[in-house]
Amino acid sequence: MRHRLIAAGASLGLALMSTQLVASTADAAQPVARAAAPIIKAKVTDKAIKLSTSSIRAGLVTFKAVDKKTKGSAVLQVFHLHPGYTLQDLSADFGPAFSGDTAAIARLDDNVDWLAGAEARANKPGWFQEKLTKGSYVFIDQNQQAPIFSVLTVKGKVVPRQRVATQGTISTFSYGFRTDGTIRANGWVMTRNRADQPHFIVLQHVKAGTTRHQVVKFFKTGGQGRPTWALRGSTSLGVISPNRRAAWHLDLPSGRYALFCFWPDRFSGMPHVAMGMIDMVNLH
Ligand SMILES: [Cu+2]
Repeated sequence: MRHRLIAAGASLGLALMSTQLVASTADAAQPVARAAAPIIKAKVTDKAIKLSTSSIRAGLVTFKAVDKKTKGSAVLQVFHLHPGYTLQDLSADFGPAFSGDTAAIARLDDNVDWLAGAEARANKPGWFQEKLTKGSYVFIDQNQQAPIFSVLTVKGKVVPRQRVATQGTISTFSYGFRTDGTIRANGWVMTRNRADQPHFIVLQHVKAGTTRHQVVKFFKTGGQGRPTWALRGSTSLGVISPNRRAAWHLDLPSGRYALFCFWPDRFSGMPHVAMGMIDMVNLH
């Protein structure tokens, strides 16, 4: 930074630099209202993911996932691939990773920035908001096979924008969750991944009084069939990489919920839920 300032001073003249300093001090004294994050609509059909724009300036972006498929829900997922790792590599690694191939899991964990997502059902859009920096971002529907994807180009420096108001947080750890504050069944919640592996979150409505022990037992015995404690109402946040955060909107019946993560573990190859990544939360 110091080097850059010196170089700027030499090329532009010190007088100009000092005017800029005065100007930025004046700006700091009068905080300007931040603009709301722009909304990008992602319409998922049987054949394509249609984004309402193909490029945007860096900063907070709100995504609205809309399900227009003929059947099933859409789970929109956003990610950024590291240089040298392609969509073909990702497609090739996905199946083996979910079958417990730890080398494939490690490649998915290390070569992809997972930027969450949201589930959308017919007439029930999924909403999430996060900060995107310069780069190319790929959108897929977890419930459909490749080659259905779309790309968003994010340009320039991050523009400060107003963050959506959230209530409560759901943090992910290896291997568990922590919930803080009151989480609204119909409202925005913040998620932070505080682990060293990617995670995702499934929220499943359960009968009042269901214990974590009952849910753990179900998955330990193979997780087959419909558990007696399950109720209608569920949603999920897409996969999110370590140290990232995203806000997501819940629109569910109030009540008790189980939290799970099915991301495969890079050490054991098992889905995290099988390693005890299960917790309970009440949505108000
Ligand atoms: Cu996980």
